Amino acid sequence: MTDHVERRPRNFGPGIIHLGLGNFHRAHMATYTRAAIDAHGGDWGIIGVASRTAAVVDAMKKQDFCYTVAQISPDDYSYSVPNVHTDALVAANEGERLLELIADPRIKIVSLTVTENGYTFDPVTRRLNLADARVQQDLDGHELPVTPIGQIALGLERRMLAGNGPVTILSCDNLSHNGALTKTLVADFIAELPQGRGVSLALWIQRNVTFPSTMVDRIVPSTTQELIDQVTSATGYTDAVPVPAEPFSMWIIEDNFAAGRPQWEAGGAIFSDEVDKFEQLKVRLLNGTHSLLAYLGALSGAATIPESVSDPWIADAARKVLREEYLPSVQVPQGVDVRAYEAELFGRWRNVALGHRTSQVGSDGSVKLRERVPFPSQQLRENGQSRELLALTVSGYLSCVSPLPGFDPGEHARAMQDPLREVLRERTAAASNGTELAHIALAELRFLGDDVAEDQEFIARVGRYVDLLHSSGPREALSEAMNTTEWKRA
Ligand code: CS2
Repeated sequence: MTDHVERRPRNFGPGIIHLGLGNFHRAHMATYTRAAIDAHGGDWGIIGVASRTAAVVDAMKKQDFCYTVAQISPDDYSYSVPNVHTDALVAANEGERLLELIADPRIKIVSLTVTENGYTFDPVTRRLNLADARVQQDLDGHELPVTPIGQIALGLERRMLAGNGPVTILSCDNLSHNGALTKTLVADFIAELPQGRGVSLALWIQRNVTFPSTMVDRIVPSTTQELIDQVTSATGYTDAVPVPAEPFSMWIIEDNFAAGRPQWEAGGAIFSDEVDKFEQLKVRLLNGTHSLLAYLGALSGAATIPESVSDPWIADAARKVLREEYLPSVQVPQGVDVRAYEAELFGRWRNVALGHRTSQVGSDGSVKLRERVPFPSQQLRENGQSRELLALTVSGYLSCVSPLPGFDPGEHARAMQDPLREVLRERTAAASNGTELAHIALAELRFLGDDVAEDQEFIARVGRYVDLLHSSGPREALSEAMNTTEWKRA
């Protein structure tokens, strides 16, 4: 890169293999890891693994693993090149090598950012989804594993057989108790292996593998051609895979590593016993409110989160859902000032230059909302408190992803991807109103779990808001949801 973008040399070997070579990992963990190596040395280079698509891997190889992180705030762009990856591969093409690498004694940490959807778990039971064809294929063992959980379990088996010692599995996805969940899913997979093959492996894992929980936070949109052009003109280098990211970044980690770790503190990471509380705070206040901004925004024609939050009606609803419907179920970690946290969130959402798309945040809602809505809703219900904006969020999701026949939710909603989209559409095709749609999605398909499936009052409100969103639009729906309880803006 040019002289104003430092390209630090890479004089270290690999110690981490990372599943999920997406933008988030490349702007988050990669920068912390580079800071740790710069400050303390160590062979903590990262081997990045993309699951199926070769584009990022090919480009990174071509660029000798150098790519640019463009840190974007409304008034400033700054650029850095982590240059921390030592290799990259595509799991679908090099499955054998992936298993070998998980077993490689140089590797001390296997980390993951494979999104909520990549864990192949049943969101209702939070156990491995044995009905998933890919999970079954991995268990059959005729081909190399394709699911991250299968890859980790079978890689660990190789490691055990090779006598290559302890290793840490580090989940960096927005799932509550992400370490414990990953551990359960790996154990579920191993328990299903034929002919008692998993018995000694389960024991070995118990003694040699840890699964710390983490809370990760940085808003990292997708790369656009505009960013590629911007980086080229600013740095003088053509980078095919730069990553845009906001200035804010946070990483809270449980300090439970089986085979050592980089000194990520050098990049600002915090090791804490309160990871679960930080995770709750973030998954509900940031991610939960984000979902409302995405669905109501998309239905109002907003392409981006900043556009959505600039609508005073939506901003007001976001503040209310955050304070009155998410916050009551959060145990605030020590030292966190919630009002300052909220103010910072609104600042981050208003980052116009970042252009975070409503369709990106709204994607995979069937898996994300399961993490965000049911627990707070249940708690409010038990305390006799209003859940109107949680219901509105869910109805926004249904209206975007599986609307009633004849309703066009608009281009931003149509661009949302969702693993449940086809099933939802098929099952709700005959629904003639919001009540029926909500009943099929929540009580029959039970996509938000058992508590919500039995919660007639909540389902009725979701149905009502689907009807309002379809017939009168977001403004009317927001107005009704905001007026059901008194709201003090101060
Ligand atoms: C967002 C997150 O897509 C989403 O659901 O809420 O990706 C969010 O931007 C990050 O978790 C921020 O750390």
